[in-house]
Amino acid sequence: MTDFFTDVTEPIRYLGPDSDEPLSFRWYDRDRVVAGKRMEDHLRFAVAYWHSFAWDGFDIFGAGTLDRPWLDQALDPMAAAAMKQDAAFEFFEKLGVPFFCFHDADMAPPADSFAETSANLSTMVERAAGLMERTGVGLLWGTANLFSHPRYAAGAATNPDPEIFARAAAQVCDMLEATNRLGGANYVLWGGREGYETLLNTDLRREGEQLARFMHLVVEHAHRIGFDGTILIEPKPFEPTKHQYDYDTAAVHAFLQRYDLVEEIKVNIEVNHATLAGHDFHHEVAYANAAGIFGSIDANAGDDRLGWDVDRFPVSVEQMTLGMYEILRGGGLTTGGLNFDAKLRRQSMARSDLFHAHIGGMDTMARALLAASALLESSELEAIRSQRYAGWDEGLGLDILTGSADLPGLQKRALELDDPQPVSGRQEELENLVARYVERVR
Ligand SMILES: [Mn+2]
Repeated sequence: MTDFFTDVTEPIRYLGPDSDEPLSFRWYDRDRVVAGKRMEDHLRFAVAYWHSFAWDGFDIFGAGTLDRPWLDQALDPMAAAAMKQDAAFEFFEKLGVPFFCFHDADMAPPADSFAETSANLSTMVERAAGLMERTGVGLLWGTANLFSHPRYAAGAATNPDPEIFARAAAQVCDMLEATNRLGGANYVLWGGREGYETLLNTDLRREGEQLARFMHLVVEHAHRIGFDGTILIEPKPFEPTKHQYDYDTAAVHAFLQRYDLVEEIKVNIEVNHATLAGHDFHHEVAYANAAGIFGSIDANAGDDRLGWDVDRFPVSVEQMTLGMYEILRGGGLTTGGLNFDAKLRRQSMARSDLFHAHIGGMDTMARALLAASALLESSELEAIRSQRYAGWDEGLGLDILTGSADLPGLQKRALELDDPQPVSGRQEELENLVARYVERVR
């Protein structure tokens, strides 16, 4: 281990819920078996390179506040990238996470020409391969940054200029190959600036077709190079554009079906994007599972009073329990994981703050896993749910679903029978049931 995070000299250990040691896990016990699987294998935690190492705390009102010496513009860019990479792997190793995630531009400095940018990426990816080998940390997913450079101001795949589409395709080709080289479990396409600022200059039909064509190029190349991970789209309703095309899971699902991509691409659901779209986090997971396109999670949180993407670390066990419950109901995370696409607050300037943030996020998710798993194992909710729909499994319900009932037949039936009576949906009782499981976690 190198020595950037000098306040944290030992790997973070599990000390149990009664521990008062701030630099310890109280709930995340990686080898504890939960429903037949180690906690580490359930949760598949990943640290995000960008917020944690490529962002210095700047916002639109002020300069960077965080201590990230490798972002000093006076340094040689490749030497700075190496310094950043060493600090990142020191962090992954001390925290004890199995995975990380990165954008091409986080790891390797973009240069004036594509050739040099591409060469920088190769160099840094080979260097990362060595650090991954030494530390045992894996890649949950890679992605290309198709939104920071001014060339992408009007989008990448949806840009009105095909030259910019082509440049974005070249960048994704490189990054897909880099992800494959590093054994990435997934490749993510976040819509970046795929959306519009005004309809006055936008051709919606063309932009949809361009985006679909881009996705097909990515899928074809993934097959060509033998990438066996999952390709994911990350829904987001707005920001940076006024309207993002990958608005939510339902919009992405419709897009995938329309353009014959539904067998090839799944979703990476971000908690704060779900809430910005006006949904609960667990709604997005449930929808993705119902549609068969659930992939992975960006674990973070918004702020109930703020209407923008604040990317806080998750702190609500209640909210995350409902999300974890839907994840487990759907069969759990397979190639996916829980990536902390979350950033420190701007005043969290101590190097150790990055540890406290991740420890809190991991404990929140671990505790949510325990509550959700106990709830699922008890079958209490599932029993009430299946009882509620029992009428559809036989007799009238089955006749309707299988097509043996027609409209006049149902009319005749209604004329002969008494009116059906509504029953309780038991919502408050079920909310109390969930609360009981959250309270009793041990
Ligand atoms: Mn994200």
